[in-house]
Amino acid sequence: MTGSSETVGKGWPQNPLANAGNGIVHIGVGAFHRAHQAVYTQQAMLAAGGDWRIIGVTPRSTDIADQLNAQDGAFCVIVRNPAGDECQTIYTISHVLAAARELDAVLDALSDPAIRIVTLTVTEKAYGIDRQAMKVLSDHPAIAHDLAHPGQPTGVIGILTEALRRRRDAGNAPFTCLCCDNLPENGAVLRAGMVDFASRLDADLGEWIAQNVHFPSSMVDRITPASTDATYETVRAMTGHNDACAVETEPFSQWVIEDDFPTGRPAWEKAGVLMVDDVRPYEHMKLRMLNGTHSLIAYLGQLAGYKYVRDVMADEDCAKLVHAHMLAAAQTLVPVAALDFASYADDLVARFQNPAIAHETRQIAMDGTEKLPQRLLHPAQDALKEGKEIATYAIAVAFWMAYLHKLVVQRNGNDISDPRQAEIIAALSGKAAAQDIYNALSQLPGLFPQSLLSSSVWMQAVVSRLDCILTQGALGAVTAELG
Ligand code: CS2
Repeated sequence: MTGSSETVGKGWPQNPLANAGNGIVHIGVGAFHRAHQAVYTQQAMLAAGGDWRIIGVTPRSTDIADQLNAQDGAFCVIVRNPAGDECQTIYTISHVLAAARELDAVLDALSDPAIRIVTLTVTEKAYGIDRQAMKVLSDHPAIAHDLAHPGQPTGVIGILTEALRRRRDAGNAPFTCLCCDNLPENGAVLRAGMVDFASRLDADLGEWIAQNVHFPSSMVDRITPASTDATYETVRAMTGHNDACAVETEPFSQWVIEDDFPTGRPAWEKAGVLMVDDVRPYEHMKLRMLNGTHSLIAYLGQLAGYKYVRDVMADEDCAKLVHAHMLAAAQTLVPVAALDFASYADDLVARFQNPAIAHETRQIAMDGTEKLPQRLLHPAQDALKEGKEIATYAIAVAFWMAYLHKLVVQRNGNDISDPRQAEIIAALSGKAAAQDIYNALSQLPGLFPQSLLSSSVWMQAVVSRLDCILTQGALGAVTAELG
């Protein structure tokens, strides 16, 4: 599939999947889906066939739906190797529906028995699930709306529930739901949210979903920065064509899925997907070692003026801290024969250093309140409980706090991109001392685990580092940390 002769857009000649039918609806057709699941599914179909083309659904935006449809769903994936770029054309998406303007078509697609799997990449915050209570959040805008108007849903859980209700009423089998967002036990979380939401509308439907719908968990991994003009220019230079839907990504890619698809699935294993009984060891490793470290890098980078992940990694002291955190995160993982955490850490360092990948720290810094628990707070809690090193967790959390404080001081918090932005601004207003900032942010309801809140060791560890960041700057704090 590598080459420069393929065209993107109407009339392109050789779509190798043109005769295959649709079997998957994917919700959230962002860059990550295009660089990951769409690629694996194409490889699986090329290797083993099957009617597994994807109908994309965008929950809110209409632009990407229009752009992909104008290209018959085809787009280019630029793989940024340090040694040079590669271009691959992906044809898995047959067409895209925008839920905001064509809800009926979305519900029709989801109710079609030919659709056997629904995959999702909608970001952590879109679900509206309280992951501690394992119930939907009644005050989440989409959940509140969809509970009041279940026939006209706007959110992911509402849309899936209405589609499953239609399938049940028509006597059809449900689809399997495959969550591909960076959440621990993402299948179990989605299942709990769906069953709770449906039960509030119709106890029998809740029970039917609990009994009949399968929610395998999965771990997804491929660093995919937001597309920029450089992405589109690279495609133009390599193919001679304009591609408004092109994405760029790294060479590495991983997908580990619990093999629980009673309604069938593509031969993903032929595309290199690891089909397993239990995804948790992989998921913990990835969320804690990769994503946790990513968040540390993001807040440190934002404070130190480093635009890209690779800039943080090019700073020798920062890179040392990053590696130390990966190893500290590994300390909280249950050893598994198939996984070598030390070499995973070495590979991560190389991936983060990739000079060809321009991954903005600003992008990763978004939605901290959604990301911190699984990436930093729960592992910190485990480390504390087991008497292991907590220093790098403490500095990572202190970077997050200093970053939010800086945004509040500089622009009244307008640049904070987080679903809890208003609460963060209110909590931080008028706060300047490290202890006050710590108190304000750690007491955001439901965010920090109780065992961290009640630990003076943890509090001291964070407050002393936050103080150091506020007085000596982020890089000064890194130097102090390395001693
Ligand atoms: C990143 C992830 O934006 C973020 O929060 O940590 O999107 C990360 O790039 C992916 O999980 C890599 O697979």
